Amino acid sequence: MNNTQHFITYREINDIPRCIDEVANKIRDISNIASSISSVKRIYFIGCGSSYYASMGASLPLILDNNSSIDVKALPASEYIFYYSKKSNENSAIIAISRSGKTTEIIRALEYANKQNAITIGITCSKNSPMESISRYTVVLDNCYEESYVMTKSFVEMMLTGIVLSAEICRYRHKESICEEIFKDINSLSRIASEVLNRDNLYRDIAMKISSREAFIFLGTTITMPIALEASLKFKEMSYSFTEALHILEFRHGPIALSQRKNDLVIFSIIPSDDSIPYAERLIDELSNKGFNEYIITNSRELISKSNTIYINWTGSIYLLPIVGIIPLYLISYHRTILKGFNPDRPMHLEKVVVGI
Ligand code: F1P
Repeated sequence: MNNTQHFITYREINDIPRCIDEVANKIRDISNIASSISSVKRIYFIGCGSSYYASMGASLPLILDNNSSIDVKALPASEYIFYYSKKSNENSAIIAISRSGKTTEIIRALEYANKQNAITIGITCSKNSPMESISRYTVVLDNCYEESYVMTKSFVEMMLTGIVLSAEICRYRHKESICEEIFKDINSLSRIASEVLNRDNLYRDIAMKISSREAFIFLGTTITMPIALEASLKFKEMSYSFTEALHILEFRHGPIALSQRKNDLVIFSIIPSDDSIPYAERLIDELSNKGFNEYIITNSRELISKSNTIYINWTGSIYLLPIVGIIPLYLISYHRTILKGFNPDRPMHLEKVVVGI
């Protein structure tokens, strides 16, 4: 162990492979829940902060691959309360993600959903939480208790649980192929996560190279946007950096003006191996020609030859890429925090559970 590895947050990030296996062991329970909501007409995935981004990732198999008329959205729990709760009824399911199972907006949103007779489902890492008593069904990931204030392994485990739930709903709605692909590939996921974790020296080197920069932009596509947002939040929460997350080509529509400040900025592009590649490649070249400091995180072999590429050896379902793709970003953020002299386990100004609005 070197002097950067004794923090709880480091151990929790390194616990991700075990958390992945915990979800794989719960597939039967998750499938039972999916069967009870398979005929609803509307599904809202909700959460706050990291748990909202986990909800986004969880919703994608249903949003992108379901050709039935089901209406699926991922929303911050607060926006569900303000606007979407009124659209819920007995033909709706609300899938709520919360590590603590206590966050005020999540509990309020579930109360609203229950009032509208919607089917409520909770995904949480906490046993006997208010979320468990208020939801009709709950998946409790009790082996994934997290001590750190910032979420890392819990984000991964709850998002994966949501992805499995989405895939099971797809199966009940006659889209077996997505489900089969995800269930086959989940078996190699913890091994790939361990391989990605093993390159910690690379992540520490990157953190050192960018230690004097203060502004970070994370570019993603629909598939990787949940982890672009999650990485952006982690850099803010742990090392108090200015960050933003954008869809990749949106960078050209205004933010490109930051060419003027390129020496303050680092861009992380998180690119899945899919139809976005040719566009992403042209953007990467454009940014490099303009002199931006850029890192690429990708599972595409086509981008390996680009400089500053962190290659993720994931050839399975694209919906599972965020599960392993977030790991380098967690570790870069972690090492940056230590290099800046901050404590990653106890960030300032942050509550572990946000209640009371
Ligand atoms: C999620 C959350 C985190 C944030 C902070 C407080 O709450 O808002 O996103 O990093 O640690 O909690 P939860 O509903 O998942 O418990």
